[in-house]
Amino acid sequence: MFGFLKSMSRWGSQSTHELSIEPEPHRQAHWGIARLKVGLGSSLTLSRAPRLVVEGANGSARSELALMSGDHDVLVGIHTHLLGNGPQSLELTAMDGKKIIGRGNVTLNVTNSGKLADTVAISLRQHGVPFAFIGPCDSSYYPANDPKATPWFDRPDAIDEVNRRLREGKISGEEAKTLHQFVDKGYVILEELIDDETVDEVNREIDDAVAQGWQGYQYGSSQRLELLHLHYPAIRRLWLDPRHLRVLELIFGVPARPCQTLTYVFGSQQDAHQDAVYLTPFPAGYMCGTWIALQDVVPNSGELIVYPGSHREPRAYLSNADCSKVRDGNWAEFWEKVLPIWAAISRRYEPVVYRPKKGTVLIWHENLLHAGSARIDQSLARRSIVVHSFAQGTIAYYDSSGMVGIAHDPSEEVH
Ligand SMILES: O=C(O)CCC(=O)C(=O)O
Ligand SMILES: [Fe+2]
Repeated sequence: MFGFLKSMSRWGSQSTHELSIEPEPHRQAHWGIARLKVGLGSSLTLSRAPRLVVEGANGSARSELALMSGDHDVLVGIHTHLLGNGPQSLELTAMDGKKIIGRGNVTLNVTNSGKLADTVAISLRQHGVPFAFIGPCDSSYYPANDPKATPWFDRPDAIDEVNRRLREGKISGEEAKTLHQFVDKGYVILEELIDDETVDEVNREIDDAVAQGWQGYQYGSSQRLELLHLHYPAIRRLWLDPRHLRVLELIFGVPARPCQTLTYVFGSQQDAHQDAVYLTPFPAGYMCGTWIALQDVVPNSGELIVYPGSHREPRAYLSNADCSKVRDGNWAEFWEKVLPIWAAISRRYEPVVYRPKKGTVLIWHENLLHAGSARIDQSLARRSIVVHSFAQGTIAYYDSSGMVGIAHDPSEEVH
């Protein structure tokens, strides 16, 4: 009773604001980082040292976040690996000194499945990674050099590990060859992995997208067509095709979760870059690009270029490049600070021009330097689809923009 009166006198005269809490993007299940849009209302306007306390129901996960006086809405990131799986209720409390000025709660259905998720949870705990944070996702939250979280293929003994697996009969000779290539060069080529019939069907859908002017596409330009798999069934099947996803699972050691599709009708002519700053996993290494040739690629068409071995270079995250997040599509600072890092790496490696046969698949390590070469003959098409995939159990985000990563669990596909 006394406690009740005491708490009444503490906040009784004060009207406690109900915080609005909206998880975004809307997901059936949350994994990796869950993002909450928290509406603070106008209650903070007069506060001097406002804070937001975020707590898991069992009390084990808790963060106290500084708010700015005058904030009305904040984006709160939650490291869901620090909660258990299943429905998890969170309490959010806005405070000014000892005074509670707003409260709210939300239940998240958490699924961080598989053995990698357990490794991630341990790493976050051991390194004191905050349970919650305000604002963009950033590589600086995560322990860059936790040896326990480093993927097997990025460890110094990776080749020995492949040989051991082969000796013990855990992988076939063919799989060992694939893994050797990936570890050594940072990419692997799977000759004519996808049959012609599948590719032809995909090409017919691309013809349709081109005819429709998908995303304002101008025929002959280097523009990519994004997310065609959301609209076209054969492209969706290719996106989730077990023939390439199985290779990713062999590499990751856990199932892969494809993120998006980028379709090119002509060469991209992109400058040399590494994808890890655009599609960023923790632990580093658990993202791959998959490049599927939709035709025989011919010289002078703006071929893909890869720089074997460059995947062992340090990653060009924004915090390493002293670059702020890309906002409102303004890439000026990013180009100015990050592109020269990649240009410098490209000068130290021997480029390989890639001219695959139709249906051949190249899978690259997230940190492999690659580029789209100049389209010397502008009339030549170079059809390809790129899928980027994260490993199941990781944290996925986009270091360049600070947004939460999106990826799809193929086992949830409704047939
Ligand atoms: O296909 C290309 O030319 C480059 C594609 C690329 O860099 C990517 O999708 O990550
Ligand atoms: Fe790329």
